Amino acid sequence: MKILILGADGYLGWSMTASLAKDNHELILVDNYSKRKYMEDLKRKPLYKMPLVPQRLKNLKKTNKKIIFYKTDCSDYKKMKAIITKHKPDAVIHFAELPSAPFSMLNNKYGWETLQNNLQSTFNLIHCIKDIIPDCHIIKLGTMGEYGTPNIDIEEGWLNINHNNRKDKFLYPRQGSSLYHMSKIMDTDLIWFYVRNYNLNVTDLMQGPVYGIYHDEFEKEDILAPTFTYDDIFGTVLNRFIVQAVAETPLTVYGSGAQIRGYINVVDTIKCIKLTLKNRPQNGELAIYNQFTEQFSVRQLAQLVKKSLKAININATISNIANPRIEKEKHYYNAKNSNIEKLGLKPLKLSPKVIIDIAKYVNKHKDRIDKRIIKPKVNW
Ligand code: USQ
Repeated sequence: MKILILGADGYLGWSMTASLAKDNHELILVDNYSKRKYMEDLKRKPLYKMPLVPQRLKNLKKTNKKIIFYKTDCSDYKKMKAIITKHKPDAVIHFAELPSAPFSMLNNKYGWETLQNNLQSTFNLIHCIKDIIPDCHIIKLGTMGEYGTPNIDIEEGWLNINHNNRKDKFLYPRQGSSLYHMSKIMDTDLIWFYVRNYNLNVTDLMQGPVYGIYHDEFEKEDILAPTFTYDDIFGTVLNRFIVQAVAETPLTVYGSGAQIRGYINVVDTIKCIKLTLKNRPQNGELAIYNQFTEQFSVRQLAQLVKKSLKAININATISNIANPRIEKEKHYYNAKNSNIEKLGLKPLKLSPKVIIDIAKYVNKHKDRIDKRIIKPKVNW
């Protein structure tokens, strides 16, 4: 297939790129390096500083020559239109969004930039697809956080309502807990508007917090490893806990740690997206999948990390610190996720071995861990 990947430099974007390159697809990559720039501005840094895309492409092109990269901002409509008109991809995978809740809540500037960038990149993409190649399959990364923590079961995207003896199906009610999550909710509304009015076909993946490092033969070459963040703004919780354990600093459980989310290994993220690439929805259909494999409370994750890493002589300690976020700690949580398993996903479950493997990877770069960027500094 000819696949356009927006946000190809990121944690998920690069893992996806490496995997699809190996499968010999023709790839058009787009990124404007904005996350690198924001991290530098905020004095945060990843565990491993990846070379820029063109340098890494030299290695990928040893096995697949059909890859091209554009250093382009997806919020620039004219440039997006030119790329889509020139290449006319069969599918687009859209990762080109600012992904962090704390970043979006840091101040007015970053709040607005999150809303603007995320909505504008989605709007430009979907508008181009409608005008130029309406049959193209858009795969968009959403988030489980769009649903919030309601006191009823979380369905996959839609809710059947029976009201005054009449029935209809609506998008499941959404309640974001940060401006980042609100931007994703607005994306979904925008996409649904275009799908129902213009017969586009879109897959929206409601993903939970991701952990791990993408493993395949490419990963043996360090130059091809994706970015891995562990700081208070851009790192996700399980990756942070593992880095904290390796760095011998306490695991930062926010509040009581009773908050529950649905988690997924990055290896499964890639498998899920590949499954949805093979299962294009009908025109006029918005297919929504809840993309996580297991539910845990934050406290359970911390205990699992502590217990697992004892086997490699890492003695982690757990510290409950004041929750810097406005979020419910004690709540009901039961989210459905059977749609992706129906497509054939065999989940890679979280186990001591999975945690130890990630810790070994982190340990290779232990001297680069900066303890000053671990404690949370953004409150809302
Ligand atoms: N948490 C801790 N300690 C930490 C960091 C986080 O207890 O050191 C807690 C948070 O309070 C929260 C949970 O862990 O209850 C998850 O936090 P997170 O930072 O891993 O995830 P979140 O901010 O929700 O966002 C991440 C990604 C985002 C993705 C989202 C999926 O950054 O791109 O959309 O996970 S979800 O959480 O389902 O919305």
